[in-house]
Amino acid sequence: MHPITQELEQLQKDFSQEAQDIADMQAFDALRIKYMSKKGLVAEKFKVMATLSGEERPIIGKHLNQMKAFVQNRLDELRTSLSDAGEKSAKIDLTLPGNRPVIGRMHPLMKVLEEIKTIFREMGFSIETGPEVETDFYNFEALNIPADHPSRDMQDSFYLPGERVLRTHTSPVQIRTMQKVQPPVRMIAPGRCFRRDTPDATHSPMFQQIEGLVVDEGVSMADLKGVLLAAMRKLLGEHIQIRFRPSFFPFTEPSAEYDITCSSCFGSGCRVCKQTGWLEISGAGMVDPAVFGFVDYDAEKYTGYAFGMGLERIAMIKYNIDDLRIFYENDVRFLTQF
Ligand code: 2NM
Repeated sequence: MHPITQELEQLQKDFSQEAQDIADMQAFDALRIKYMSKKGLVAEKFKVMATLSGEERPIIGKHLNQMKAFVQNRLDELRTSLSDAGEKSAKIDLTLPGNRPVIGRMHPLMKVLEEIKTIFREMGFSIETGPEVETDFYNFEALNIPADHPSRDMQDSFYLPGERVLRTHTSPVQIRTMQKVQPPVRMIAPGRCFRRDTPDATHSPMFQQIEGLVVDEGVSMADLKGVLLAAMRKLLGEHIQIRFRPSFFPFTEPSAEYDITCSSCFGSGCRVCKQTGWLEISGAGMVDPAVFGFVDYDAEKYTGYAFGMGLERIAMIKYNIDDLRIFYENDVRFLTQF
């Protein structure tokens, strides 16, 4: 056997080995030139032809051609696979805008709540919270709500086993805070409240309230009105006026309900305010000395005011929404507008 036969086998082996490691066009070109260029390793082997006898020629010639075809085929394969990969990466259009990840956002009620918290924080109020499941003492008794008061009725409250009740207002937080600290107290208590109401445009069995309490020496109803006016103006606009109407709550004396200028008509009268020019907000008043008795505050030394406001009600006014239920439906077409 002519020694070239073995040389050709070795060359094919070497080439195959090298071809395995080719990962990009640059390396491919280097390999192609090394083997298949005019002065490459393949052409080099063909030089043997000049030295061959007439018998050897056709046999060795055939081997040489097979070897060359082998190298060429493998190179063609490699080129195709490399350019395929190239096309795939070329298909990624880097100028396309990315896929924006869907992320959560603040619920409109929470946006309004954050604003309200900031407004009161800036006026020196602390923000207090407490349990949603309460005892009769904190939800009713300490607030001077007698046993036969209508708000204790089974129809108004959610009672739980073991003498517990879902708080019907956040006032129990005021009681708990007064038990903890001595005056001066300047606090708000935001949170969920629960009442047995049939849902409609303005009622929900779960709603959110912010109540405020200030206790110190010499605190008056004028302070109450001034703080409420300042808060409402910051929240809804400097045009807001506030008015008090006499009312009654077991836990305040005197008590008032307060209204603000209708933000739809600026007070001239419209459908939203039923032509009155005013929107009813909630109640307020001077803390009844009986309440101070339940938390061992000296009612001779201290006076205090308290107020409430409904978070949904404020948000409805601020964003011109006529049905509170939409806050709790979690329709993203609604929620993404804020
Ligand atoms: C209101 C209206 C009027 C109120 C009273 C008290 C407490 F604990 F100090 F007695 N907390 N909150 C109060 C007074 C709440 O919401 C409509």
